[in-house]
Amino acid sequence: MRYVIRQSLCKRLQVQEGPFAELLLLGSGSFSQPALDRPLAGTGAGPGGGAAARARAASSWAGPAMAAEPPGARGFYRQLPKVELHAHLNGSISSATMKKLMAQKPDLQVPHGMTMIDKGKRRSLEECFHMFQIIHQITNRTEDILMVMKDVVQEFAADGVKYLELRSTPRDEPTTGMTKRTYVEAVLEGVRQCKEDGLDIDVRFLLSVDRRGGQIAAKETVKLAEDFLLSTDGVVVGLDLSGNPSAGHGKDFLEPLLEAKKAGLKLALHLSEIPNQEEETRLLLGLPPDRIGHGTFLHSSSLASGDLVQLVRQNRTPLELCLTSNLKSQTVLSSDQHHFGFWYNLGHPIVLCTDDKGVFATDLSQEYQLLADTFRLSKVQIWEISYNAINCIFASSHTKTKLKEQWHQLKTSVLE
Ligand code: 6MZ
Repeated sequence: MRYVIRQSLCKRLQVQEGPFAELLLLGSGSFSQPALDRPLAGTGAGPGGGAAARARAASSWAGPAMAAEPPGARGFYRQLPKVELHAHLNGSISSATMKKLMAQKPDLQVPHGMTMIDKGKRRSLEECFHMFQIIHQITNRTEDILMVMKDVVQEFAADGVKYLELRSTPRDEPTTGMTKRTYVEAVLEGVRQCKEDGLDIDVRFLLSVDRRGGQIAAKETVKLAEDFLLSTDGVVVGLDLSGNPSAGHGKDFLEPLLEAKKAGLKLALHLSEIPNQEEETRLLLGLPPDRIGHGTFLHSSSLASGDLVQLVRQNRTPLELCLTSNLKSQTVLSSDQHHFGFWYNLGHPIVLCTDDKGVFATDLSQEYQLLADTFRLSKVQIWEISYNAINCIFASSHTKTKLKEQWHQLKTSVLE
């Protein structure tokens, strides 16, 4: 039985050889996890410098620099009220939830290292996308999605997140009968139950279009998003374009994205997460998007891309920035080289986010702490970054006002 699952997993993941095939020795009893938990994966889509530079950076990186930390510093980041706007549901599954899921699926013996990158470890971006495919095998029923949703929301709330926009790719799973529609319904049921439980967090949802699915799937997702936009009283707020940036081309998504925009859905688009995507980025910036995911290579030194920075600045399109994600997936070599510095110095709107808190083993408080330690930001500067993020949410101006009031009420006690 386990062998059959292994075979079908390999087939679905299209893994024939290499470290992932090795990792998919499900149920063999002789599984050796460290193949992927090496400190460096040499195939990452890192910026210039090639494998040697990546090797230098990776070997010198031992996780977030949190050296001379004053007592209580950690408490400050946790108490800080926070807004999270870039979190993929299946990438946000904690190891505790993963354990619960695995307990229900004893035939799927997926080791920890295949769903989470531990502290100080890195992978290539390609490897991260293989990890998501493995996670999708584990969350293939609507009851999994409901449980994951509730746990993820609770964890964000416990971390001091007051407003959360989660995003996820609706999936059909013929083996369990889950459809894209029941997938979204399970997500929304999770939101409803968390609200009923009285959690101190406002949760909204974006439907994700996976680049790998192509235009037809994108159109289907837009249609679904339009339906839920009308029926969920403000919970569904927008659409996300994500997935492996090497898959497909942005031009294939222009039409469905434009349609979504016309229907009133907000657009959060992953743009220039890897180098040399100027043409596609220019095209998608024309929509224009309401927020940009990562934008890691928007400001890269090539003269040709100078106009991209200008476009983003003119529209004051907020950037969703995810430090640990970019470091662990090796699109950024060290935290001090992170493009946060570039955009922050321009006074451009940015929002600090986790991306995939489960896969990258982080939380939003840690991201703020890493940011403050790397760029030597004061508590007041950190407070302002968190407060200004409210302006970038997709919910109504009424919600913005309410959140700002909440921040004002907490300010003195958190900063003192
Ligand atoms: C682009 C990413 C991503 O949708 O199944 N995803 N897309 N760049 C990233 N940077 C690391 N991290 C996650 O969550 C997992 C899916 O989110 C997207 C990928 O499409 C991934 O399959 P959901 O909840």
